[in-house]
Amino acid sequence: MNKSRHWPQEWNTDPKVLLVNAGNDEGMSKIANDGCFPALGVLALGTYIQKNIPEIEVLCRDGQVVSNKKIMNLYDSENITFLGISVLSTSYQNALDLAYQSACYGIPAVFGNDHAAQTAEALLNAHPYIGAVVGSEYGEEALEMLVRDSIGEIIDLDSIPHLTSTSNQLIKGNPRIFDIKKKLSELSIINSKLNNTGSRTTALDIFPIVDRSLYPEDHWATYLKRYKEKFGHLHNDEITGVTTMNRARGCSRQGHLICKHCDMGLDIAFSSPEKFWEEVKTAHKQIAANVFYEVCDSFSSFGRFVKSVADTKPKDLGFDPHFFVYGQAIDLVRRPKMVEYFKKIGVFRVNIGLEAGSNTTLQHMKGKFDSVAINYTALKKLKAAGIHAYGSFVLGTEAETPETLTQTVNFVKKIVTEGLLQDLEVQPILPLPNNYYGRDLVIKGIISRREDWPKDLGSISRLYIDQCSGISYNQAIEAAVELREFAAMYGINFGSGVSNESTYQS
Ligand code: B12
Ligand code: SF4
Repeated sequence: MNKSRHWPQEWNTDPKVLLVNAGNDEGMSKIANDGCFPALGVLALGTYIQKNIPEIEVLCRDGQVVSNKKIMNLYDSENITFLGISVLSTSYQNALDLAYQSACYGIPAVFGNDHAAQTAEALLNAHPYIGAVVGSEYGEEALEMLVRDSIGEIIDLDSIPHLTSTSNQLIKGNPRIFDIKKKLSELSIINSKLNNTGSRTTALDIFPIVDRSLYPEDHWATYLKRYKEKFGHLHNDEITGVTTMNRARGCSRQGHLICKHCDMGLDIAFSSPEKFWEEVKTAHKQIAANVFYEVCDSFSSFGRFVKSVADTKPKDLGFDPHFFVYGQAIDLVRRPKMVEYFKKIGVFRVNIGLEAGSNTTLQHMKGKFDSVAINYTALKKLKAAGIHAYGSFVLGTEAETPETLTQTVNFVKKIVTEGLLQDLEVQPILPLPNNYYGRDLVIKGIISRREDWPKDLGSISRLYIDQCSGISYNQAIEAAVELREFAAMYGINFGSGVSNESTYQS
Protein backbone atom coordinates (compact mmCIF):
# COMPACT_ATOMS: atom_id res chain seq x y z
CA MET A 1 0.00 0.00 0.00
CA ASN A 2 1.26 3.46 -0.87
CA LYS A 3 2.24 5.83 1.87
CA SER A 4 -0.09 8.70 2.63
CA ARG A 5 0.86 12.01 1.12
CA HIS A 6 -1.27 14.17 3.33
CA TRP A 7 -1.62 12.66 6.75
CA PRO A 8 0.83 12.43 9.62
CA GLN A 9 3.09 9.50 8.68
CA GLU A 10 3.86 8.35 12.18
CA TRP A 11 0.58 6.65 13.17
CA ASN A 12 1.81 3.71 15.21
CA THR A 13 -1.63 2.29 15.52
CA ASP A 14 -4.30 0.65 13.36
CA PRO A 15 -6.45 3.17 11.53
CA LYS A 16 -9.68 3.97 13.32
CA VAL A 17 -12.44 6.24 12.09
CA LEU A 18 -14.68 8.20 14.44
CA LEU A 19 -17.86 9.69 12.99
CA VAL A 20 -19.73 12.14 15.21
CA ASN A 21 -23.06 13.87 14.93
CA ALA A 22 -22.39 17.13 16.78
CA GLY A 23 -25.02 17.79 19.44
CA ASN A 24 -27.02 21.00 19.57
CA ASP A 25 -25.14 24.01 20.91
CA GLU A 26 -25.79 25.06 24.47
CA GLY A 27 -29.03 26.93 24.92
CA MET A 28 -30.62 25.76 21.66
CA SER A 29 -34.31 25.12 21.95
CA LYS A 30 -35.54 21.65 21.19
CA ILE A 31 -38.12 20.39 18.76
CA ALA A 32 -40.69 18.03 20.25
CA ASN A 33 -38.79 15.04 18.78
CA ASP A 34 -35.34 16.07 19.76
CA GLY A 35 -33.08 13.49 21.36
CA CYS A 36 -35.69 10.76 20.90
CA PHE A 37 -34.39 9.60 17.53
CA PRO A 38 -30.87 8.67 16.45
CA ALA A 39 -28.93 10.75 13.97
CA LEU A 40 -28.74 8.48 10.94
CA GLY A 41 -26.17 10.24 8.73
CA VAL A 42 -23.06 9.10 10.63
CA LEU A 43 -24.43 5.56 10.98
CA ALA A 44 -25.07 5.36 7.24
CA LEU A 45 -21.57 6.67 6.52
CA GLY A 46 -19.97 4.35 9.07
CA THR A 47 -21.78 1.32 7.64
CA TYR A 48 -20.57 2.20 4.17
CA ILE A 49 -16.94 2.68 5.22
CA GLN A 50 -16.90 -0.53 7.23
CA LYS A 51 -18.33 -2.47 4.28
CA ASN A 52 -15.93 -1.03 1.69
CA ILE A 53 -12.78 -0.83 3.80
CA PRO A 54 -13.25 -3.74 6.22
CA GLU A 55 -9.75 -3.41 7.64
CA ILE A 56 -10.77 -0.11 9.24
CA GLU A 57 -12.57 0.03 12.55
CA VAL A 58 -15.39 2.55 12.71
CA LEU A 59 -16.96 4.14 15.78
CA CYS A 60 -20.03 6.40 15.71
CA ARG A 61 -21.26 8.77 18.40
CA ASP A 62 -24.24 11.10 18.66
CA GLY A 63 -23.58 14.37 20.50
CA GLN A 64 -27.29 14.51 21.29
CA VAL A 65 -26.63 11.60 23.65
CA VAL A 66 -23.01 11.98 24.84
CA SER A 67 -21.14 15.12 25.84
CA ASN A 68 -18.36 16.68 23.77
CA LYS A 69 -16.00 15.87 26.60
CA LYS A 70 -16.69 12.14 26.37
CA ILE A 71 -16.31 12.25 22.60
CA MET A 72 -12.99 14.09 22.87
CA ASN A 73 -11.75 11.48 25.36
CA LEU A 74 -12.05 8.92 22.56
CA TYR A 75 -9.46 10.72 20.43
CA ASP A 76 -6.78 9.50 22.75
CA SER A 77 -8.26 6.44 24.46
CA GLU A 78 -9.33 4.87 21.16
CA ASN A 79 -6.36 6.12 19.10
CA ILE A 80 -8.59 7.74 16.52
CA THR A 81 -6.86 8.42 13.21
CA PHE A 82 -9.72 10.00 11.22
CA LEU A 83 -12.58 12.17 12.43
CA GLY A 84 -15.71 13.07 10.48
CA ILE A 85 -18.28 15.47 11.95
CA SER A 86 -21.86 16.04 10.91
CA VAL A 87 -22.57 19.76 11.29
CA LEU A 88 -25.94 21.50 11.40
CA SER A 89 -26.50 25.22 11.88
CA THR A 90 -27.57 24.56 15.45
CA SER A 91 -24.57 22.41 16.31
CA TYR A 92 -21.88 24.52 14.68
CA GLN A 93 -20.16 25.67 17.89
CA ASN A 94 -19.99 22.14 19.25
CA ALA A 95 -18.58 20.93 15.94
CA LEU A 96 -15.89 23.62 16.04
CA ASP A 97 -14.90 22.63 19.60
CA LEU A 98 -14.64 18.97 18.60
CA ALA A 99 -12.56 19.85 15.54
CA TYR A 100 -10.25 22.23 17.40
CA GLN A 101 -9.46 19.61 20.00
CA SER A 102 -8.90 16.91 17.38
CA ALA A 103 -6.51 19.17 15.47
CA CYS A 104 -4.49 19.44 18.69
CA TYR A 105 -4.14 15.64 18.56
CA GLY A 106 -3.02 15.86 14.93
CA ILE A 107 -6.33 14.62 13.53
CA PRO A 108 -7.75 17.29 11.24
CA ALA A 109 -11.52 16.81 11.13
CA VAL A 110 -13.62 16.54 7.99
CA PHE A 111 -16.97 18.31 8.14
CA GLY A 112 -20.17 17.29 6.33
CA ASN A 113 -23.96 17.77 6.37
CA ASP A 114 -26.14 20.78 5.65
CA HIS A 115 -24.53 23.66 7.49
CA ALA A 116 -20.98 22.72 6.56
CA ALA A 117 -21.98 22.12 2.95
CA GLN A 118 -23.72 25.46 2.61
CA THR A 119 -20.99 27.58 4.18
CA ALA A 120 -17.89 25.54 3.27
CA GLU A 121 -15.54 28.24 2.02
CA ALA A 122 -16.32 30.83 4.69
CA LEU A 123 -16.15 28.13 7.34
CA LEU A 124 -12.67 26.97 6.32
CA ASN A 125 -11.38 30.51 5.99
CA ALA A 126 -12.57 31.32 9.50
CA HIS A 127 -11.34 28.05 11.04
CA PRO A 128 -8.23 26.86 9.21
CA TYR A 129 -7.64 23.97 11.66
CA ILE A 130 -10.50 22.08 9.98
CA GLY A 131 -9.25 19.58 7.42
CA ALA A 132 -11.90 19.77 4.69
CA VAL A 133 -15.62 20.05 4.02
CA VAL A 134 -17.65 17.57 2.00
CA GLY A 135 -20.69 19.23 0.43
CA SER A 136 -22.35 16.02 -0.78
CA GLU A 137 -26.01 15.20 -0.32
CA TYR A 138 -24.76 11.58 -0.23
CA GLY A 139 -21.41 11.76 1.56
CA GLU A 140 -20.41 8.11 1.19
CA GLU A 141 -18.23 8.37 -1.92
CA ALA A 142 -16.21 11.40 -0.80
CA LEU A 143 -15.73 10.10 2.72
CA GLU A 144 -14.49 6.74 1.48
CA MET A 145 -11.89 8.48 -0.71
CA LEU A 146 -10.72 10.66 2.16
CA VAL A 147 -10.45 7.69 4.51
CA ARG A 148 -8.52 5.74 1.87
CA ASP A 149 -6.21 8.73 1.47
CA SER A 150 -5.68 8.77 5.23
CA ILE A 151 -4.47 5.17 5.24
CA GLY A 152 -1.93 5.85 2.53
CA GLU A 153 -3.70 4.87 -0.67
CA ILE A 154 -2.98 7.16 -3.58
CA ILE A 155 -6.16 9.08 -4.23
CA ASP A 156 -6.50 11.84 -6.77
CA LEU A 157 -7.80 14.53 -4.47
CA ASP A 158 -9.20 16.49 -7.40
CA SER A 159 -11.51 13.60 -8.12
CA ILE A 160 -13.12 13.66 -4.66
CA PRO A 161 -16.61 14.96 -5.28
CA HIS A 162 -17.95 18.16 -3.69
CA LEU A 163 -14.77 18.81 -1.71
CA THR A 164 -13.78 22.17 -0.28
CA SER A 165 -10.31 22.39 1.20
CA THR A 166 -7.70 24.98 1.82
CA SER A 167 -4.05 24.07 2.07
CA ASN A 168 -3.68 22.68 5.57
CA GLN A 169 -2.46 19.75 7.59
CA LEU A 170 -4.87 17.41 5.85
CA ILE A 171 -4.85 18.47 2.24
CA LYS A 172 -1.91 20.34 0.81
CA GLY A 173 -1.77 22.20 -2.47
CA ASN A 174 -4.20 24.49 -4.19
CA PRO A 175 -7.47 25.25 -2.50
CA ARG A 176 -10.50 23.41 -3.89
CA ILE A 177 -13.81 25.18 -3.59
CA PHE A 178 -17.11 23.44 -4.14
CA ASP A 179 -19.68 26.21 -4.51
CA ILE A 180 -22.93 24.52 -3.63
CA LYS A 181 -25.03 27.44 -4.85
CA LYS A 182 -23.63 27.20 -8.36
CA LYS A 183 -23.34 23.44 -8.53
CA LEU A 184 -26.40 22.16 -6.71
CA SER A 185 -27.39 19.82 -9.55
CA GLU A 186 -24.05 17.98 -9.21
CA LEU A 187 -25.27 16.67 -5.85
CA SER A 188 -28.08 14.67 -7.43
CA ILE A 189 -28.10 10.89 -7.09
CA ILE A 190 -28.42 10.84 -10.86
CA ASN A 191 -24.90 12.25 -11.12
CA SER A 192 -23.40 10.02 -8.46
CA LYS A 193 -20.80 7.54 -9.66
CA LEU A 194 -22.18 5.13 -7.08
CA ASN A 195 -25.55 4.96 -8.82
CA ASN A 196 -25.01 2.91 -11.94
CA THR A 197 -28.75 2.41 -12.44
CA GLY A 198 -28.95 5.95 -13.84
CA SER A 199 -32.45 6.15 -12.38
CA ARG A 200 -34.02 7.43 -9.19
CA THR A 201 -36.46 4.59 -8.51
CA THR A 202 -34.08 2.15 -6.84
CA ALA A 203 -31.09 4.44 -6.44
CA LEU A 204 -30.99 4.23 -2.64
CA ASP A 205 -30.56 0.45 -2.80
CA ILE A 206 -26.86 1.17 -3.33
CA PHE A 207 -26.63 2.11 0.33
CA PRO A 208 -26.35 -0.88 2.66
CA ILE A 209 -28.78 -1.56 5.47
CA VAL A 210 -27.53 0.54 8.36
CA ASP A 211 -25.38 -1.21 10.95
CA ARG A 212 -26.94 0.12 14.13
CA SER A 213 -24.33 -1.55 16.31
CA LEU A 214 -21.94 1.27 15.37
CA TYR A 215 -23.63 3.30 18.12
CA PRO A 216 -23.02 1.85 21.57
CA GLU A 217 -25.94 0.23 23.35
CA ASP A 218 -26.32 3.14 25.75
CA HIS A 219 -27.28 5.37 22.79
CA TRP A 220 -30.17 3.09 21.89
CA ALA A 221 -31.27 2.80 25.51
CA THR A 222 -31.27 6.60 25.78
CA TYR A 223 -33.37 7.15 22.62
CA LEU A 224 -35.84 4.53 23.82
CA LYS A 225 -36.10 6.03 27.29
CA ARG A 226 -36.54 9.57 25.98
CA TYR A 227 -39.05 8.44 23.39
CA LYS A 228 -41.14 6.59 25.94
CA GLU A 229 -41.11 9.58 28.28
CA LYS A 230 -42.37 11.87 25.55
CA PHE A 231 -44.48 9.73 23.29
CA GLY A 232 -45.23 6.54 25.25
CA HIS A 233 -48.78 7.76 25.89
CA LEU A 234 -49.51 7.74 22.14
CA HIS A 235 -49.02 3.96 21.93
CA ASN A 236 -51.11 1.04 23.11
CA ASP A 237 -48.38 -1.57 22.49
CA GLU A 238 -45.08 -1.75 24.27
CA ILE A 239 -42.32 0.21 22.53
CA THR A 240 -39.23 -1.99 22.34
CA GLY A 241 -36.87 0.11 20.22
CA VAL A 242 -36.83 3.37 18.26
CA THR A 243 -34.88 4.16 15.13
CA THR A 244 -34.59 6.43 12.13
CA MET A 245 -34.41 5.00 8.61
CA ASN A 246 -34.15 6.50 5.14
CA ARG A 247 -35.33 4.71 2.05
CA ALA A 248 -36.78 7.71 0.15
CA ARG A 249 -35.55 11.28 -0.19
CA GLY A 250 -36.84 14.53 -1.61
CA CYS A 251 -40.12 16.32 -2.07
CA SER A 252 -42.61 16.91 -4.87
CA ARG A 253 -42.04 20.65 -4.54
CA GLN A 254 -39.21 21.66 -6.81
CA GLY A 255 -37.92 24.94 -8.27
CA HIS A 256 -40.09 27.93 -7.48
CA LEU A 257 -42.61 25.71 -5.64
CA ILE A 258 -40.19 24.90 -2.81
CA CYS A 259 -41.38 26.30 0.52
CA LYS A 260 -39.53 29.51 1.19
CA HIS A 261 -38.19 28.41 4.59
CA CYS A 262 -36.93 25.07 3.22
CA ASP A 263 -33.14 24.83 3.01
CA MET A 264 -32.80 21.27 1.80
CA GLY A 265 -31.52 19.89 -1.50
CA LEU A 266 -34.68 17.80 -2.08
CA ASP A 267 -33.10 15.52 -4.66
CA ILE A 268 -35.60 12.75 -5.31
CA ALA A 269 -34.48 9.14 -4.82
CA PHE A 270 -35.99 5.88 -3.61
CA SER A 271 -35.12 2.39 -2.59
CA SER A 272 -37.12 -0.52 -3.86
CA PRO A 273 -40.02 -1.28 -1.53
CA GLU A 274 -38.37 -4.64 -0.78
CA LYS A 275 -35.29 -2.84 0.55
CA PHE A 276 -37.55 -0.58 2.61
CA TRP A 277 -38.98 -3.62 4.40
CA GLU A 278 -35.56 -5.29 4.65
CA GLU A 279 -34.36 -2.21 6.56
CA VAL A 280 -37.37 -2.48 8.86
CA LYS A 281 -36.83 -6.17 9.54
CA THR A 282 -33.10 -5.74 10.13
CA ALA A 283 -33.57 -2.80 12.49
CA HIS A 284 -36.03 -4.93 14.45
CA LYS A 285 -33.40 -7.68 14.72
CA GLN A 286 -30.62 -5.23 15.58
CA ILE A 287 -32.25 -3.11 18.28
CA ALA A 288 -35.78 -4.51 18.60
CA ALA A 289 -37.11 -1.44 16.83
CA ASN A 290 -40.86 -1.24 16.46
CA VAL A 291 -41.02 2.56 16.03
CA PHE A 292 -39.49 3.88 12.81
CA TYR A 293 -38.95 7.48 11.83
CA GLU A 294 -38.70 7.35 8.01
CA VAL A 295 -37.00 10.67 7.42
CA CYS A 296 -37.93 11.21 3.75
CA ASP A 297 -38.34 14.99 3.38
CA SER A 298 -41.92 14.51 2.25
CA PHE A 299 -43.15 10.91 2.26
CA SER A 300 -46.65 11.84 1.06
CA SER A 301 -45.16 13.46 -2.06
CA PHE A 302 -44.68 10.12 -3.71
CA GLY A 303 -48.01 8.36 -4.16
CA ARG A 304 -46.67 5.53 -6.28
CA PHE A 305 -43.83 4.80 -3.89
CA VAL A 306 -46.10 4.91 -0.84
CA LYS A 307 -48.55 2.55 -2.55
CA SER A 308 -45.74 0.12 -3.44
CA VAL A 309 -44.55 0.11 0.17
CA ALA A 310 -48.10 -0.52 1.37
CA ASP A 311 -48.64 -3.28 -1.19
CA THR A 312 -45.41 -5.12 -0.36
CA LYS A 313 -45.70 -5.05 3.43
CA PRO A 314 -44.63 -8.56 4.48
CA LYS A 315 -47.31 -10.60 6.19
CA ASP A 316 -44.77 -12.43 8.31
CA LEU A 317 -43.00 -9.50 9.99
CA GLY A 318 -43.76 -10.95 13.38
CA PHE A 319 -44.21 -7.52 14.96
CA ASP A 320 -46.30 -4.43 14.42
CA PRO A 321 -44.18 -1.56 13.05
CA HIS A 322 -45.23 2.02 13.83
CA PHE A 323 -44.03 4.70 11.41
CA PHE A 324 -43.56 8.41 11.86
CA VAL A 325 -43.31 10.27 8.52
CA TYR A 326 -43.40 13.74 6.97
CA GLY A 327 -46.56 14.54 5.05
CA GLN A 328 -48.04 17.51 3.28
CA ALA A 329 -51.61 18.55 4.00
CA ILE A 330 -52.23 19.09 0.32
CA ASP A 331 -51.29 15.48 -0.51
CA LEU A 332 -53.44 14.05 2.27
CA VAL A 333 -56.43 15.99 0.99
CA ARG A 334 -55.95 15.70 -2.77
CA ARG A 335 -54.81 12.11 -2.99
CA PRO A 336 -57.84 10.17 -1.82
CA LYS A 337 -55.97 6.96 -0.95
CA MET A 338 -52.92 8.42 0.78
CA VAL A 339 -54.28 8.10 4.33
CA GLU A 340 -55.43 4.56 3.53
CA TYR A 341 -51.91 3.60 2.36
CA PHE A 342 -50.45 5.23 5.47
CA LYS A 343 -52.71 3.09 7.64
CA LYS A 344 -51.76 -0.06 5.76
CA ILE A 345 -48.03 0.62 6.16
CA GLY A 346 -48.45 1.30 9.88
CA VAL A 347 -48.02 5.10 9.94
CA PHE A 348 -49.25 6.28 13.32
CA ARG A 349 -47.91 9.85 13.35
CA VAL A 350 -47.41 12.44 10.61
CA ASN A 351 -45.27 15.56 10.82
CA ILE A 352 -46.95 18.31 8.79
CA GLY A 353 -45.63 21.79 8.07
CA LEU A 354 -48.85 23.67 8.74
CA GLU A 355 -46.83 26.92 8.89
CA ALA A 356 -49.64 29.42 9.56
CA GLY A 357 -53.30 29.92 10.37
CA SER A 358 -53.53 32.79 7.91
CA ASN A 359 -53.80 32.27 4.16
CA THR A 360 -51.65 35.34 3.57
CA THR A 361 -48.60 34.01 5.38
CA LEU A 362 -49.25 30.38 4.48
CA GLN A 363 -49.46 31.14 0.77
CA HIS A 364 -46.43 33.43 0.98
CA MET A 365 -44.45 30.47 2.34
CA LYS A 366 -45.93 27.62 0.31
CA GLY A 367 -47.69 29.07 -2.72
CA LYS A 368 -51.26 29.56 -3.83
CA PHE A 369 -52.33 25.91 -3.81
CA ASP A 370 -52.16 25.59 -0.03
CA SER A 371 -54.70 27.03 2.36
CA VAL A 372 -55.74 26.99 5.99
CA ALA A 373 -58.88 25.09 4.95
CA ILE A 374 -56.73 22.34 3.38
CA ASN A 375 -54.62 22.13 6.51
CA TYR A 376 -57.73 21.79 8.63
CA THR A 377 -59.23 19.09 6.38
CA ALA A 378 -55.96 17.13 6.43
CA LEU A 379 -55.91 17.19 10.23
CA LYS A 380 -59.51 16.00 10.35
CA LYS A 381 -58.72 13.15 7.94
CA LEU A 382 -55.79 12.03 10.03
CA LYS A 383 -57.82 12.13 13.21
CA ALA A 384 -60.62 10.12 11.60
CA ALA A 385 -58.04 7.49 10.63
CA GLY A 386 -56.57 7.42 14.13
CA ILE A 387 -53.24 8.91 12.99
CA HIS A 388 -51.55 11.51 15.22
CA ALA A 389 -50.44 14.86 13.83
CA TYR A 390 -47.29 16.80 14.61
CA GLY A 391 -47.80 20.33 13.31
CA SER A 392 -45.16 23.00 12.94
CA PHE A 393 -45.68 26.74 12.54
CA VAL A 394 -43.34 29.50 11.45
CA LEU A 395 -43.80 33.08 12.64
CA GLY A 396 -42.46 36.38 11.34
CA THR A 397 -41.97 35.93 7.60
CA GLU A 398 -42.06 39.03 5.41
CA ALA A 399 -45.83 38.69 4.85
CA GLU A 400 -46.54 38.62 8.62
CA THR A 401 -48.56 41.45 10.19
CA PRO A 402 -50.14 41.69 13.65
CA GLU A 403 -53.42 40.53 12.04
CA THR A 404 -51.95 37.43 10.37
CA LEU A 405 -50.14 36.57 13.60
CA THR A 406 -53.42 36.74 15.53
CA GLN A 407 -55.07 34.49 12.93
CA THR A 408 -52.29 31.93 13.38
CA VAL A 409 -52.53 32.04 17.17
CA ASN A 410 -56.30 31.55 16.97
CA PHE A 411 -55.99 28.70 14.47
CA VAL A 412 -53.48 26.83 16.62
CA LYS A 413 -55.71 27.20 19.67
CA LYS A 414 -58.67 25.93 17.68
CA ILE A 415 -56.94 22.76 16.44
CA VAL A 416 -55.43 22.08 19.87
CA THR A 417 -58.85 22.48 21.50
CA GLU A 418 -60.42 20.15 18.93
CA GLY A 419 -57.79 17.49 19.65
CA LEU A 420 -56.42 17.59 16.10
CA LEU A 421 -52.79 17.95 17.16
CA GLN A 422 -50.61 15.76 19.38
CA ASP A 423 -47.40 17.78 19.02
CA LEU A 424 -46.93 21.46 18.40
CA GLU A 425 -43.77 23.10 17.11
CA VAL A 426 -43.76 26.87 16.81
CA GLN A 427 -40.82 29.16 16.18
CA PRO A 428 -39.78 32.48 14.66
CA ILE A 429 -38.49 32.19 11.12
CA LEU A 430 -34.78 31.46 10.91
CA PRO A 431 -32.96 32.60 7.79
CA LEU A 432 -30.56 29.76 6.93
CA PRO A 433 -27.69 30.00 4.45
CA ASN A 434 -29.69 28.04 1.87
CA ASN A 435 -33.27 29.21 2.30
CA TYR A 436 -35.11 32.16 0.73
CA TYR A 437 -34.85 34.29 3.85
CA GLY A 438 -31.11 33.70 4.25
CA ARG A 439 -30.55 34.54 0.59
CA ASP A 440 -32.74 37.64 1.03
CA LEU A 441 -30.49 38.85 3.86
CA VAL A 442 -27.50 38.50 1.54
CA ILE A 443 -29.28 40.20 -1.41
CA LYS A 444 -30.28 43.08 0.84
CA GLY A 445 -26.65 43.40 1.95
CA ILE A 446 -27.53 42.80 5.60
CA ILE A 447 -25.21 39.79 5.73
CA SER A 448 -22.26 38.91 3.53
CA ARG A 449 -22.05 35.44 2.00
CA ARG A 450 -18.37 35.35 2.72
CA GLU A 451 -18.89 35.78 6.45
CA ASP A 452 -18.90 32.83 8.79
CA TRP A 453 -22.64 32.39 9.42
CA PRO A 454 -23.57 34.29 12.61
CA LYS A 455 -22.99 32.31 15.75
CA ASP A 456 -26.12 33.31 17.56
CA LEU A 457 -29.05 32.04 15.53
CA GLY A 458 -31.50 34.04 17.66
CA SER A 459 -29.83 37.25 16.58
CA ILE A 460 -30.15 36.46 12.89
CA SER A 461 -33.81 35.60 13.34
CA ARG A 462 -34.31 38.90 15.18
CA LEU A 463 -32.44 40.79 12.49
CA TYR A 464 -34.67 39.38 9.78
CA ILE A 465 -38.02 39.75 11.53
CA ASP A 466 -37.33 43.26 12.82
CA GLN A 467 -36.12 44.48 9.43
CA CYS A 468 -38.15 42.53 6.92
CA SER A 469 -41.50 41.51 8.42
CA GLY A 470 -44.55 43.46 9.56
CA ILE A 471 -44.15 42.38 13.18
CA SER A 472 -41.27 42.59 15.63
CA TYR A 473 -39.19 39.63 16.77
CA ASN A 474 -40.54 40.18 20.28
CA GLN A 475 -44.11 39.85 19.01
CA ALA A 476 -43.21 36.54 17.35
CA ILE A 477 -41.69 35.27 20.58
CA GLU A 478 -44.68 36.41 22.64
CA ALA A 479 -47.00 34.49 20.29
CA ALA A 480 -44.76 31.39 20.49
CA VAL A 481 -44.76 31.58 24.30
CA GLU A 482 -48.55 31.97 24.38
CA LEU A 483 -48.99 28.90 22.17
CA ARG A 484 -46.47 26.81 24.11
CA GLU A 485 -48.38 27.60 27.30
CA PHE A 486 -51.68 26.78 25.62
CA ALA A 487 -50.31 23.43 24.41
CA ALA A 488 -49.02 22.66 27.91
CA MET A 489 -52.49 23.35 29.33
CA TYR A 490 -53.88 20.68 27.01
CA GLY A 491 -51.08 18.27 27.87
CA ILE A 492 -49.66 18.07 24.36
CA ASN A 493 -45.97 18.00 23.49
CA PHE A 494 -44.49 21.22 22.26
CA GLY A 495 -41.15 22.55 21.17
CA SER A 496 -39.46 25.14 19.01
CA GLY A 497 -36.76 24.41 16.46
CA VAL A 498 -33.72 26.42 15.52
CA SER A 499 -33.92 29.14 18.19
CA ASN A 500 -32.58 29.78 21.68
CA GLU A 501 -34.56 28.17 24.50
CA SER A 502 -33.90 31.11 26.85
CA THR A 503 -35.93 33.34 24.53
CA TYR A 504 -39.08 31.54 25.60
CA GLN A 505 -38.26 31.68 29.30
CA SER A 506 -37.62 35.39 29.76
C1 B12 B 1 -33.97 12.87 11.10
C2 B12 B 1 -33.72 14.33 11.40
C3 B12 B 1 -33.54 14.66 12.72
C4 B12 B 1 -33.44 13.63 13.84
C5 B12 B 1 -32.00 13.10 13.86
C6 B12 B 1 -30.94 14.23 13.91
C7 B12 B 1 -29.80 14.16 12.93
N1 B12 B 1 -28.78 14.98 13.18
O1 B12 B 1 -29.78 13.39 11.98
C8 B12 B 1 -33.83 14.47 15.08
C9 B12 B 1 -35.33 14.42 15.27
C10 B12 B 1 -33.16 14.06 16.40
C11 B12 B 1 -33.44 15.85 14.59
C12 B12 B 1 -33.07 16.87 15.41
C13 B12 B 1 -32.70 18.10 14.94
N2 B12 B 1 -32.81 18.57 13.68
CO1 B12 B 1 -33.22 17.49 12.17
N3 B12 B 1 -33.53 16.55 10.60
C14 B12 B 1 -33.69 15.30 10.37
C15 B12 B 1 -33.95 15.10 8.86
C16 B12 B 1 -35.45 15.03 8.65
C17 B12 B 1 -33.32 13.88 8.21
C18 B12 B 1 -31.82 13.71 8.42
C19 B12 B 1 -31.42 12.34 7.98
O2 B12 B 1 -31.36 11.43 8.77
N4 B12 B 1 -31.21 12.13 6.67
C20 B12 B 1 -30.82 10.84 6.15
C21 B12 B 1 -29.30 10.62 6.35
C22 B12 B 1 -28.86 9.29 5.83
O3 B12 B 1 -28.67 11.62 5.60
P1 B12 B 1 -27.93 12.91 6.19
O4 B12 B 1 -28.14 13.03 7.64
O5 B12 B 1 -28.28 14.06 5.35
O6 B12 B 1 -26.41 12.54 5.95
C23 B12 B 1 -25.85 12.43 4.64
C24 B12 B 1 -25.19 13.71 4.13
O7 B12 B 1 -25.68 14.87 4.71
C25 B12 B 1 -23.73 13.52 4.36
N5 B12 B 1 -23.17 13.81 5.68
C26 B12 B 1 -23.79 14.01 6.86
N6 B12 B 1 -22.89 14.17 7.84
C27 B12 B 1 -21.68 14.06 7.31
C28 B12 B 1 -20.42 14.11 7.89
C29 B12 B 1 -19.29 13.93 7.07
C30 B12 B 1 -17.94 13.98 7.68
C31 B12 B 1 -19.45 13.72 5.66
C32 B12 B 1 -18.27 13.55 4.80
C33 B12 B 1 -20.73 13.68 5.09
C34 B12 B 1 -21.83 13.85 5.91
O8 B12 B 1 -23.60 12.12 4.16
C35 B12 B 1 -24.71 11.46 4.80
C36 B12 B 1 -24.98 10.11 4.19
O9 B12 B 1 -25.31 10.24 2.83
C37 B12 B 1 -33.32 16.41 8.27
C38 B12 B 1 -33.93 16.88 6.97
C39 B12 B 1 -33.30 16.18 5.82
N7 B12 B 1 -34.11 15.60 5.01
O10 B12 B 1 -32.07 16.12 5.70
C40 B12 B 1 -33.55 17.39 9.41
C41 B12 B 1 -32.52 18.50 9.62
C42 B12 B 1 -31.13 17.94 9.45
N8 B12 B 1 -32.71 18.87 11.01
C43 B12 B 1 -32.56 20.13 11.24
C44 B12 B 1 -32.61 20.71 12.53
C45 B12 B 1 -32.63 22.21 12.57
C46 B12 B 1 -32.66 19.92 13.68
C47 B12 B 1 -32.59 20.41 15.12
C48 B12 B 1 -31.62 21.52 15.38
C49 B12 B 1 -33.96 20.81 15.61
C50 B12 B 1 -33.96 21.34 17.06
N9 B12 B 1 -34.06 22.61 17.22
O11 B12 B 1 -33.84 20.60 17.96
C51 B12 B 1 -32.11 19.13 15.83
C52 B12 B 1 -30.59 18.98 15.75
C53 B12 B 1 -30.10 17.80 16.52
C54 B12 B 1 -28.70 17.43 16.18
N10 B12 B 1 -27.70 18.25 16.53
O12 B12 B 1 -28.47 16.38 15.60
C55 B12 B 1 -32.31 20.89 9.97
C56 B12 B 1 -30.87 21.41 9.87
C57 B12 B 1 -30.81 22.77 9.22
C58 B12 B 1 -29.39 23.21 9.04
N11 B12 B 1 -29.14 23.99 8.01
O13 B12 B 1 -28.52 22.89 9.76
C59 B12 B 1 -32.74 19.87 8.87
C60 B12 B 1 -31.97 19.96 7.57
C61 B12 B 1 -34.25 20.08 8.62
C62 B12 B 1 -34.59 21.52 8.31
N12 B12 B 1 -34.35 22.05 7.14
O14 B12 B 1 -35.06 22.20 9.18
N13 B12 B 1 -33.44 15.92 13.21
S1 SF4 C 1 -42.92 20.43 1.97
FE1 SF4 C 1 -41.21 20.20 3.38
S2 SF4 C 1 -39.58 19.24 2.21
FE2 SF4 C 1 -41.08 20.04 0.73
S3 SF4 C 1 -40.33 22.07 0.19
FE3 SF4 C 1 -41.74 22.32 1.90
S4 SF4 C 1 -40.47 22.29 3.76
FE4 SF4 C 1 -39.24 21.46 2.05
